[in-house]
Amino acid sequence: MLAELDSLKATALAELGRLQDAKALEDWRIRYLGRKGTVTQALRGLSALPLEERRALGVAANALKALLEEGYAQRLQALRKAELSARLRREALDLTLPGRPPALGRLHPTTQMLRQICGVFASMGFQVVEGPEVEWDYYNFEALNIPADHPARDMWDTLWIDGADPQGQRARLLRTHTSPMQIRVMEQTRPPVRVVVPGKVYRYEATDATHESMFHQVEGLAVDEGITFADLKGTLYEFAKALFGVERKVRFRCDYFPFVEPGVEMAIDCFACAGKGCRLCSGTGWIEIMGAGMVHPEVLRRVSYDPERYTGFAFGLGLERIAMLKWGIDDIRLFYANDLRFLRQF
Ligand code: 2U9
Repeated sequence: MLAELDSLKATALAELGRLQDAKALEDWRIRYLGRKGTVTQALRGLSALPLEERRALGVAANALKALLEEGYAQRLQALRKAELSARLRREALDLTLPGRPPALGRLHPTTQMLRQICGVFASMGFQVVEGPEVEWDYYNFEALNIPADHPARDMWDTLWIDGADPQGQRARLLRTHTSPMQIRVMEQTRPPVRVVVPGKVYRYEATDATHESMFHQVEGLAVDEGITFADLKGTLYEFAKALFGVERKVRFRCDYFPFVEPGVEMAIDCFACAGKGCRLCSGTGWIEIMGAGMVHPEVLRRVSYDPERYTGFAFGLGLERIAMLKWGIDDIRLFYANDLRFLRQF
């Protein structure tokens, strides 16, 4: 009987040494130490033996039971430890791995330029207003002193909404300048008026490095009693200095627009060569940046402003042209090609 217990011990310990997971260990425990397990059964069987034998074997069987229980507890702990470290290895997070940077948005260069320009005029007391991009012939042309048969209409190649050969003031078009909004403002308010109107404008023309069929303008208008050409010069000089540097000089030369009289184009001395002549200013030393003039009396009469009492000045600039000069961009088509390599530079 003692020999049997010895061999039981040897088998049980050998098996225990080979166990690799918790399930097998539990099976082992049931097999040897469970209610019907080998060791439990052996202990029960002792009661049938004579007292002397029972004592000797009882000590040995209880010692085996204690040994196996101890072995079980150690193995269980070892397996749990191994399982935990395997799981930690499996689920390890590399906290030193750099995160994926979130894609940062930014303002489109046109929007940045628009805010900068409007900001300069707002600081001089101009209100910023916006208007519709689909306009009536009346507001885009007629009210601006450009009647249907006027040759000056050829200055704006127009995209018509209702067909190629429109008739009358209620023909619809995509505005060719933001000026129609200044008419709307004057219709609705009495002087004094000081507004800037930024927005998209449309032209029916072939695109190239300096022309797009859609671009942005910022136009401005100031009307009150006693406004003179000196106000125009002072305002636009301040604007030129704010945008292109305090050392700038400005030059005004005659130009023609049907809605102003007199009309001018304004140039600044070239900021790349300080007026000496370079590629940017085509060797002239001057760069044209905008058009302007005193509001035509006929335009004031149209909105029931008395031209004997009120005078005003107006100006208009192409926003992309200003941005191209300021940032050294050589092709207007880059603005709306949605190429991130271009856009990320601003
Ligand atoms: C009203 C009266 C007068 C706006 C003006 C210009 C001169 C001008 C061009 C610059 C480049 C257009 O973007 S561009 O192609 N504009 O030169 N604009 S005076 O005059 C107005 C506007 C509204 C009621």
